[in-house]
Amino acid sequence: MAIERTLSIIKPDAVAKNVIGQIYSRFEAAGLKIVAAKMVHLSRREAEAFYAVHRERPFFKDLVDFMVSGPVMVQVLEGENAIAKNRELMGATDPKKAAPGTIRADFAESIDANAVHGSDAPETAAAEIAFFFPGMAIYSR
Ligand code: DGI
Repeated sequence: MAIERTLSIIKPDAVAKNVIGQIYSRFEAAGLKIVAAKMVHLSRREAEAFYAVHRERPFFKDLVDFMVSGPVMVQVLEGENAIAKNRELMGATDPKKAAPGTIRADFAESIDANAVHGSDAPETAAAEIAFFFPGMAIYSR
């Protein structure tokens, strides 16, 4: 199985709930290593750029409003099958549909405030990692 990297965001709702450590524990227990991390409060322009693929969707403004509502914790996760593994840990986009024991089932309130983001494919992972950590050292170990 290939070693991959994926971009993870702990969104403002989960940061406000003080569960960064609990979410990090789940990454570690699943064998995903945190190889870069920072806390940032996104500007509207940054949030719009990050979610540009959703620009035409009816929920775009709500999504951007939410993502700029407080600081987020952004990390690069590395490990075997990291992209799919992180998506499994996250659970479905709508927490009401997320499997028991997933991050969204346990920590998310709604489809708008759904606790975490994770890249969905190798191409988006590469682009999203470059968006948040351009030319920055990533500590593979
Ligand atoms: O990769 P995901 O975060 O699971 O989902 P996505 O890439 O399809 O959508 C990105 C975010 O946009 C998602 O985490 C929450 C929001 N979103 C997606 N679909 C809907 C939505 N928000 C609302 N209100 N309604 C939707 O149908």
